[in-house]
Amino acid sequence: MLDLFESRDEVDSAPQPLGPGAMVLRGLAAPQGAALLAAVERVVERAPLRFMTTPGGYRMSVAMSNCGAAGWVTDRSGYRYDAIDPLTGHRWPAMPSVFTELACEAAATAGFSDFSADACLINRYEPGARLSLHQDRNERDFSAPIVSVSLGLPAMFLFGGAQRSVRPRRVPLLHGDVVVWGGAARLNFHGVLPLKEGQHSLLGSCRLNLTFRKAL
Ligand code: MD3
Ligand code: FE
Repeated sequence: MLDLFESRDEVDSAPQPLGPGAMVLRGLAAPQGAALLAAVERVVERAPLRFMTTPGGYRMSVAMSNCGAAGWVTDRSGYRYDAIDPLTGHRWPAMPSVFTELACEAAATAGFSDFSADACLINRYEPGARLSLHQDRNERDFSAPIVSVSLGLPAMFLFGGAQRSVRPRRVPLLHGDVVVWGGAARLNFHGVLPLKEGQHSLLGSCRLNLTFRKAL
């Protein structure tokens, strides 16, 4: 018997297609929520979250950091991956094993066997923070998928098409949801609407998104 009032922590995490090349694994990361948050806290002690500047000179509303062999950065000179954190002058912290294992398991479940992420971008959204429609194209090899993990407050994700002109679909992403973007969806435009106010039991008034990539 299907319980219509089933709680959010017992959702079906079997992969569901969001569109060609995009698979959502609802709640897959929820059981590791506290361990993932503790690992983020250890990373950002050494590579603090910061508001980066776009090539056009705007301060991003999402605070960012990275771990792994390469980190995504933006400044007045452009977007790129760099092995060195420009804020500290040191290498980014190593990727915690709880990250590596979750990303690998999610990719395999979505049909990408032996995904090994060398970059993890940590995005922190506070109420009002948003990401305008863009493509992720700073990675060298577009045949590898991107795995994203949402934690904390819910966000409305915008999933567009291969051209900016395709009107995006709105997809709510909740605490613990994991999405694997590969194949036909890898270069789709996407963004995040301004985060709404709220309180999450583990993260308070914020949302974290971890994106795992093979950048090098
Ligand atoms: C669809 N982050 O960091 S993750 C980003 O929620 C980024 O913080 C968003 O977009 C966030 O670049 C969304 C989901 C995502 C990541 C990469 C994609 C969706 C994607 C690449 C292609 C298509
Ligand atoms: Fe993106």
